[in-house]
Amino acid sequence: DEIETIAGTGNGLYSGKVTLETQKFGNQYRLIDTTRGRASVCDMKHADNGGCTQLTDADNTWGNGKADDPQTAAVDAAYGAQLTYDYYLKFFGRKGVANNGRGVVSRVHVGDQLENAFWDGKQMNYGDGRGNAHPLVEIDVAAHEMTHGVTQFSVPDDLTYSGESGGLNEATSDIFGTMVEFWAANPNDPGDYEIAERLDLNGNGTPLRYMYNPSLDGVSHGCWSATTKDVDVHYSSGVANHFFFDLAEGTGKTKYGTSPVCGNASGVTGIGRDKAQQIWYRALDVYFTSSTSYVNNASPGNTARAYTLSAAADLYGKCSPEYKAVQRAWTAVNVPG
Ligand code: ASN
Ligand code: ZN
Ligand code: CA
Repeated sequence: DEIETIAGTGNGLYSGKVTLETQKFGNQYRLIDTTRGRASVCDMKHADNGGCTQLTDADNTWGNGKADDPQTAAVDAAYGAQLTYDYYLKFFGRKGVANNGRGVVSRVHVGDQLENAFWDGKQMNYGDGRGNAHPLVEIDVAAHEMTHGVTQFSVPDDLTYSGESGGLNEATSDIFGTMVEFWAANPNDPGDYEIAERLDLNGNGTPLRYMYNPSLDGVSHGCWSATTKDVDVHYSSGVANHFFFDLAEGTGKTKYGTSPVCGNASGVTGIGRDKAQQIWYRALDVYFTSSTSYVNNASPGNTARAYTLSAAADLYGKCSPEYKAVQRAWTAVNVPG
């Protein structure tokens, strides 16, 4: 049969009505996006492992906007992967997670009531959450997971997923997850500096994490301390998430939340998301090593502060306001210079 690429329509759970690139095989359509390196979505049908079934559809209209239709989570997953692919290409010239033009597979309906989504080293995986009725396919989560792939292929031997380097790995995913969410400008899920705010993972309406004031979750570190290296990577990420917020939006009261300064540091005026994301991406792609951390006594230059300053110097110059804002923003989260 002849194979053609064609635009379909999806009705997502969080994303609403969206356009998806699909492929037609005979008289059926598949969620394979040839315009983005054959990125595809398949259905694990609540198994943890084993085969993943290609989703098919007869009329190229996918999902009903509710979790009871198995196609619905696939729509959000396809949309999140498409946004993230386009974001990295548009802002950084990066062609897919491995920068080789290939799209990735997104597996939906992974496990039974799995309250997690994860990058497994090769592909994306999404659980369906409580009662298999709350798939974890929000835009910032999809972009967070895909960014774990970007980090894996950008930093030689990956950013080690423990201690402070693990916190930087997690923060990189929260930072770009959030930048994708802003850039998507989806009216059903507009940009903010909260993570997974639509999923209600805590069951009380609160988001999973807060970039403007990470300690609002009760466990994350928003200010660096000597114990930051000892907490889970999803909590030590707070220091870099807070840094990035301050760099982009500034400290104090902002339209996205109030960001406190740590200790007796001075306030920071934000340089905006466009410049802040360029600085973080260049630091990640050009400078970070597997052991980059917040404070590194063994190798004092191998820090996120030093590398984001190198990136800011490359992009804007060493005496630039952007360079100085990077210095101030790290100091404002108690990371020493
Ligand atoms: N959802 C989690 C994450 O991407 C999975 C994990 O613990 N790695 O961070
Ligand atoms: Zn993560
Ligand atoms: Ca968000």
